[in-house]
Amino acid sequence: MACFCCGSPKLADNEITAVVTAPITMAAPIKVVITGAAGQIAYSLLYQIASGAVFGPEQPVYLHLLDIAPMMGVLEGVVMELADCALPLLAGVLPTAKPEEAFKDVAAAFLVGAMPRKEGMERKDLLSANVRIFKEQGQALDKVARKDVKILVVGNPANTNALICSKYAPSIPKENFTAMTRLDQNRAQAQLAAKLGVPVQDVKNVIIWGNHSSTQFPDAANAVVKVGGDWKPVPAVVNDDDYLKTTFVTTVQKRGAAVIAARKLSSALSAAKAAADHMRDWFQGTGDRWVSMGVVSDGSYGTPREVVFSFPCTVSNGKWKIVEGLTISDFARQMLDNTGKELAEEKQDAMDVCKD
Ligand code: NAX
Repeated sequence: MACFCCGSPKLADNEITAVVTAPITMAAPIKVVITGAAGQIAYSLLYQIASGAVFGPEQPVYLHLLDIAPMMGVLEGVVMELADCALPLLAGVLPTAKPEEAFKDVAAAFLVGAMPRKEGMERKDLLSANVRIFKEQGQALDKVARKDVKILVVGNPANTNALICSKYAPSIPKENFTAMTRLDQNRAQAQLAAKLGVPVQDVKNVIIWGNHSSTQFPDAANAVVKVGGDWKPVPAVVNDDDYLKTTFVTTVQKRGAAVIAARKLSSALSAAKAAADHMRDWFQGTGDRWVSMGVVSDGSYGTPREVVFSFPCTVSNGKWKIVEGLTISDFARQMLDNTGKELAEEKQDAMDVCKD
């Protein structure tokens, strides 16, 4: 039987088509994969994608949901719930445990699935387990995804996983591989807005530099805030350099740990919102706002080349560009060097794992 929305000739047994309601005047559906689809971030993310918040209200989506074989039962429940949402833009759903099935012809990939850190596990063990997953997924993307697929890695260690994924998918441009630091950016923006007592949208251009880890550098030096209708520099309005270099930085760096301490689970709602923000801006553009994205470094701002480093970026026509010409203070230099060093070390560890 052919899918009556996208015209795809043959459906696998596990494909679901019952939720097709997109009017025929709409664009053809794009295929979007979410890995770790039975996990907690995906649970918040799927609705945002399927409701049009990411690819726009005119763009139907066909969701490919990848998880590991033992999670197929849970995933079945997620598929039922997606159907029960009766979303007009949801053209179909394919739950699967096979990467090559999941990545086939996808235009966008949210790589969320990863092995969680277990008690007693060293950071290196976690890196080793996850790097192997992203090597395998890179190979599968290389084989079957669209060559213009836009890939967002959320699963940790996100920056290094994105690098490894790109390395094993040589037929896809490395600009198409990004890692998520948008949650850190959103956290930083919310902290500044609260400090200044303004709505969150009245703060922009705060930057997250480097790794999505505790060495990240949340930087307000170029951020601006709307005061009385005019955009003014955040450092001048806050007028507290010490706060911006200490409490602000550490609060953002440790926010993930604070959520775990309170919730006994890691950030999921906010992580899913950030993943949706990242992909929406990559597809639809950033306008006059800067966004932080982990991208393969070209050495900008004296950072190590060929690591996935978070930079301030703007996006237009689906292409990101690093914001150029910013002044780097001595304090910022130290912070950039520190997080860059960690990424270079992570890369080395990951390469060693991949050799095995
Ligand atoms: P969950 O443990 O709830 O879900 C992860 C899912 O991934 C599980 O269903 C698991 O079965 C699946 N999975 C494991 N191996 C897989 C594989 N090889 N292929 C497909 N699926 C696989 O974790 P969740 O809270 O959803 O977090 C997912 C990842 O996001 C974790 O690595 C987490 O550390 C990371 N995070 C990254 C953030 C960022 O800002 N970059 C912030 C939030 C989050 O901590």
